[in-house]
Amino acid sequence: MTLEENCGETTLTGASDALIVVDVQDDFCPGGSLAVERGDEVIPVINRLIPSFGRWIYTRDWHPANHVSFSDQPLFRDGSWPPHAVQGTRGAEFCRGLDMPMNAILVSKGDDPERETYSGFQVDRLDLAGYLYARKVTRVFITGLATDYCVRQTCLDALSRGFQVYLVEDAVRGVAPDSTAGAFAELMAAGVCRVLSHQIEDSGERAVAPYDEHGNPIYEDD
Ligand code: VGL
Ligand code: ZN
Repeated sequence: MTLEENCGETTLTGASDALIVVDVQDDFCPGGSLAVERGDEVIPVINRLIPSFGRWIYTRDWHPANHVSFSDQPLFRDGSWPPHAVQGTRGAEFCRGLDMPMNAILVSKGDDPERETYSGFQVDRLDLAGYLYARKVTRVFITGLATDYCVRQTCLDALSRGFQVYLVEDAVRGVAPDSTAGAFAELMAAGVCRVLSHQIEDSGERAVAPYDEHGNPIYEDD
């Protein structure tokens, strides 16, 4: 069975699925300090996907000004970068126009000055995998920036923690063409399903949750 057959023509989303939006922040979009070419094109694609899910994880790069990855002469490929996504600056903001459900989970990463953190699964203060297991999430759909770095690592970490991983091809963009092509090939070989956003359909099934007086869901399994 080929990967394409395995992943199906269309994918019905439901209660056991989560949408992960990786680092859709000003510095990674055109005009930002670590701009990904056409990075802003993921925004309308992600916005269209949001209603097909009942759980959403948004990660953001959230660096201190003295972060270990920052360099005046960044080489990019070696993991040295121009300063970007510095806490409290405009470049660290989520992109204007990116929708975010009020009960989305926000995961800040890269805030330890000494340590690089490309994926929300590597954050110490939050057990993201455990959070998703507790809510019976088995599949994650990955979107955002950048395909060859934080998106790639998020896919690999999700796989290693036992999730079925869908990479939404038209909802990601990469820093460089060769490393982006390499990341796609690596991720497919590792077992990630590559889907296009129009192949994702909402079954309408949602986790059952009572609501508090503010309309926020109260999870029995917290
Ligand atoms: C990223 C390089 C450095 C990313 C973050 O979001 O892919 N890339 N920091
Ligand atoms: Zn970073």
